[in-house]
Amino acid sequence: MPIPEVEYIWMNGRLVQWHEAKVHVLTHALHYGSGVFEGIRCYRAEQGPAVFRHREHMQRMHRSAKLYHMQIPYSVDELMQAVREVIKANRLEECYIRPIAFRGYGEMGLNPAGAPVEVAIAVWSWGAYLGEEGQRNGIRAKTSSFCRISPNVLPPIAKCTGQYANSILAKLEALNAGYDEAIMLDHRGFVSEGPGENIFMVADGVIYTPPEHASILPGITRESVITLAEDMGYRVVVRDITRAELLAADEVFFTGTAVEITPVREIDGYEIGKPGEVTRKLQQKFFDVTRGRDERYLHWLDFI
Ligand code: PPE
Repeated sequence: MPIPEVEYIWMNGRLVQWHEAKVHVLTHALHYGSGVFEGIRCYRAEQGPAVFRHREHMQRMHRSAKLYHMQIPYSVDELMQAVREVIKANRLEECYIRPIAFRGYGEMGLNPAGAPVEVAIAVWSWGAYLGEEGQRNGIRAKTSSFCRISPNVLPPIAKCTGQYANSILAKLEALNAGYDEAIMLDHRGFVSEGPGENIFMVADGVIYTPPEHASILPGITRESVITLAEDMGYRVVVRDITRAELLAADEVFFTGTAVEITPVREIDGYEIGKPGEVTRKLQQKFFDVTRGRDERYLHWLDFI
């Protein structure tokens, strides 16, 4: 999908024109994947534009940086202020937000100590990640032959750019086989997550999702959905899930900032079926919460 361009990108403390937000080809992160990033959404809530779980995303970005011995030169509060500034400057009401901190130009070789840390925040309109149709009627997923990076290889809890080489391999394998998305297993063979989203299943009315030790990125949407589901009266169990359980589940769905809540209707030729009641109710609740229509969760919204 071509990126719908807007006017400004926030870069290293100031707003620059979209096409001026550039880096050198010897940028450390381009060669070694030494960047950390976030994906956040701003929604057109009834009370005005609101960034969903803004602070939690920026805190995760700082944690990702810490795991790579990277010092982000802006605090969580400063990053949040920069996001508000760039959304306002572009006069956007609803958008995807992509902050990135990366090792810049100044040193080559694996020791990044001499490369300055640069920070940019871009915003643009990003609709349904796996298509409108998929969000409504469900997508087709394929279990990947690439397993998800394990904690002793790379820290799965870090949202580091280089780690996405693993996700891209899984994604391309699924697309080349005619599917919409991949499902990755962890190094033990248990269900982990999608290349850019967490996974849930529903069996006999109970909601299940893999634990952090299954090498997942601890998703902020995942955590929000667990809270919403429990508040709606569902039982949510966080435990290891086998591929067989997933194939036999009543409902399966992905969660993530980009994908929001997207049903999975088929896995590896096994039919899961059209989006079930639990998935649809959670989708509706998530929609209402992000639009400021449920006052119990207004503290999740940062009105800009
Ligand atoms: N797992 C992975 C590997 C992942 O990248 C994401 C977000 C999630 C789980 C869900 O996390 P959260 O957004 O906090 O609920 N993926 C981001 C990037 C997707 C992309 O294609 O780029 C996103 O959803 O913004």
